[in-house]
Amino acid sequence: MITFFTSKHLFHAPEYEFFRGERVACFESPSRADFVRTELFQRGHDIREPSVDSAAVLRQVHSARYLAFLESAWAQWVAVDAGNATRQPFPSVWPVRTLRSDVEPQNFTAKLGLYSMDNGTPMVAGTWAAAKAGADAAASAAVLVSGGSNIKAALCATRPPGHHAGADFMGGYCFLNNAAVAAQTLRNQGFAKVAILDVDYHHGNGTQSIFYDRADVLFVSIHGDPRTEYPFYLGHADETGEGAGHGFNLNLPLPAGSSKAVWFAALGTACEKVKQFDADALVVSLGLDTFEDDPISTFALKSSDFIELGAVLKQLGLATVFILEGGYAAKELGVNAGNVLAGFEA
Ligand code: SP5
Ligand code: ZN
Repeated sequence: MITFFTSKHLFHAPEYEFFRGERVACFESPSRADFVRTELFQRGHDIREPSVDSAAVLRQVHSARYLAFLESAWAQWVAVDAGNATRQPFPSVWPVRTLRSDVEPQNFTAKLGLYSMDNGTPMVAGTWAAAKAGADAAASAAVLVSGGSNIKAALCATRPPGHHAGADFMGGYCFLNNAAVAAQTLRNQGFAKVAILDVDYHHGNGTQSIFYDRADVLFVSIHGDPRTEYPFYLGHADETGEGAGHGFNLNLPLPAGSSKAVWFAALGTACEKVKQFDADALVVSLGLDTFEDDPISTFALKSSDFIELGAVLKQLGLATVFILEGGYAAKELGVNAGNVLAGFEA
């Protein structure tokens, strides 16, 4: 399979995040993408650099003021204090209920809180460049599978991930919503109906919210029940879309610790919804944190089960863009991603 990869992902390499108030090494590490690239190259997949500029489509899925902030955030942080060049910024205040989010404050940390859903998404000098390169890969993959050739599927082996990023906020290690970029690019290329199937362990709250009022993009997600699992505040079964989008959102939350059988039953339900929608193209938010040894998740899929996932997705018979999302058992990430492709291409 044609796989988009860029070493620009290395520009995003924060040192630490917080766990129980203490600094711990980032789960979302540069080695993740490198393990995937190495394994897919060894298996003979066609590794390519992104070739499409996502700037225009980014403006269709993110707000102008969020993009302006993200692109200049590091310069703003260092302008506060030159010593910040070696410090990671974190938000400490957020505009929750009753507070205003329409007025952008001048204080940097207040701006960071305005544009963040958590304090778990560290940023460094190269974050924008890495995230933008990932969005370029998503746009490139969507254009590729839209072309007149017989190429019907592509994978983005990129990071940081994207599905927690909403129209105007970052969160959950995500800055730019790569799956939304791919789906909107497929729409722009002429596919009338695009389905997004999010199989990451965590609910894709950003993707859901971007398309929540639209009937042209279906969002379906299988994930840990948000009553106990991140992102906690979205992903419940009663979220079915609003306005024109009513009926075009399906959440399939599963209890923490769910078995392979329960997970694949939900995958069957998800695929039925995609078929009923009569999608013209598919974006898969390919989180591999459903793996049994994932350090922050509780589902039970084995490496061999990812072959079955690929085979089920192939049955949909659609032009498909795979976007790497989460998955924190870094050493196994290459094999698990490769197994999805093996099942899909068998
Ligand atoms: C893209 C993606 O998968 N984002 C996930 C973001 C999860 N953020 C919360 C991490 C909490 C880590 N908890 C560690 C529990 C260890 N037992
Ligand atoms: Zn995840």
